[in-house]
Amino acid sequence: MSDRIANAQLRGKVMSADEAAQFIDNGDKVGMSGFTGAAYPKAIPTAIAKRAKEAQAKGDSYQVDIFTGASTAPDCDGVMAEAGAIRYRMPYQSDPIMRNAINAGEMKYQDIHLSHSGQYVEHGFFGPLNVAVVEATRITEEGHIIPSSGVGNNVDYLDAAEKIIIEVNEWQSLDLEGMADIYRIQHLPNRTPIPIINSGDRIGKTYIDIDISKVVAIVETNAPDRNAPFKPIDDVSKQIAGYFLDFLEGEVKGGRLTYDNYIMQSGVGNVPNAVMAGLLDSKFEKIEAYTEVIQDGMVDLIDAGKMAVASATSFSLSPEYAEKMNAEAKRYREYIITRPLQVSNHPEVIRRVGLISSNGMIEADIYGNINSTHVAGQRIMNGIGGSGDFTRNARISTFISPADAKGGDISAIVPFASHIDHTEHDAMVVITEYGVADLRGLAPRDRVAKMISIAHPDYRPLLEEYVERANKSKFHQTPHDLDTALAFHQRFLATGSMKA
Ligand code: 0RQ
Repeated sequence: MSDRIANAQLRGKVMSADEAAQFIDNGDKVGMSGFTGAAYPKAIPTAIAKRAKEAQAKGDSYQVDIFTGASTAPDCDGVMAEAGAIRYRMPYQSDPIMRNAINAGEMKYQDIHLSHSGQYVEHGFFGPLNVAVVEATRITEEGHIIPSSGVGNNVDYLDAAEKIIIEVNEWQSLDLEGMADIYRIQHLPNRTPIPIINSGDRIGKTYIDIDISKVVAIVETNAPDRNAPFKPIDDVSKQIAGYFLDFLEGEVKGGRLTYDNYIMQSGVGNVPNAVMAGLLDSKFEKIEAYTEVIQDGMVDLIDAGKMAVASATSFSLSPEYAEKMNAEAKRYREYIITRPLQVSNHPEVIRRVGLISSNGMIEADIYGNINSTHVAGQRIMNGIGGSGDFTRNARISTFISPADAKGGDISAIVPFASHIDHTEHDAMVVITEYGVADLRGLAPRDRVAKMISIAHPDYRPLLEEYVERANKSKFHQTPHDLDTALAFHQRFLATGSMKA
């Protein structure tokens, strides 16, 4: 194992996770690696949870603020939330225990555009970062970190932190070395352009150089990344994916896309999986991804010779595909690049590459405002993640979602979004299993019929009734009846269903 720690000075810092956690004090701000179920520290979170429980047993308090790249896994966010070990969390989470704690008001959560999160730490918006806890595949002789299955905000956290703890995870393949492209984004103001023109451009180093005098502990682990298993693709997802592919075909017919220049960004989940499965049998070739996470479907596209390159910040692979990636990392690193989050999600690069974004949503309103995060305007689901970074800057932004949720009790098309993450100015195309609402070039009032046409048929009459009322408004740019604009949500809260 210790041959993964080639630097002699750092080899002397190896200790247990419990010993290393003693360097993390009550009230500390801790920047962790981790992005979806990949590359998060496997041992320190449990040690933090243990410290919190021991403190509580003595009537003391032990809580920390946790910053990551994005969501993590049950043995990271889950264990710490369960122990009440977190005071404040940013920029994204999707853990059921943590979500409940946030919604119950037991911990604080700030849902931040992922591309902003590292920069906010760099600029000191949270005060000093006390500790960085980062997973590595190995440490080189010079003391450089070879990232594991994701990069996320590691560079920003390692640069900003007063103390560094490194987890060296033997489970991660040594062949991952060479996949990461570490480019240190320049300080503001007047930053020079990030020199990425094509998704596949490599502009940095394969390692993260750190100030090794800040390293207080190295913890050895041997534990897998933990993403949810791949769900079989259901019929609704297949229908939505079918409409999405029709939409792409329409772009080709319209002369706005060719079969060999589709650059994708894709959110995660059932519908994106169905889209990628559909692309396998499509006419599209040499597909590129400039996205946030590498998913099973992209690995399939690479294997089928359909995807030329995939740039992201991290893996988000099912356990089966994570094992496959580990076994064949040497081959996949020819196609896959993992970048710091500030680069993978940077508006400047996203605009330049000219990608088509597709993300899920909670709801959209009749004018095309999108809620990605809050059920009935109040209950957080996950967070905005990178969806804002990509939507705002995509060449074409799309949202793909079932038209209803919870067995039909919730309509995903509503009169007025109860929380707005992406405004009508950013969302161009919304797709459900009932079709495509192409909102490009349409004034708000002309969007309404398109949006209602993709709603579940049970909800269309209720939406029409609302529009009739709204149109009595004195003002006709974006008519609303403010008394009943949120009636769908009020009804859901009162009766458990949005249906009248
Ligand atoms: O609940 O888990 O209890 O069954 O939300 O919904 O339909 O399985 O879809 O997994 O794609 O999630 C918006 C949450 C959709 C996700 C959201 C309930 C539904 C189900 C999951 P259950 P589905 P998805 C960044 C990409 C924001 C971040 C983002 C998300 C659960 O896409 O978090 O885009 N997006 N990141 O029942 C109440 C509604 C609901 C609802 C769905 N209207 N009301 N519950 N659900 N709609 C960029 C990258 O590159 C990765």
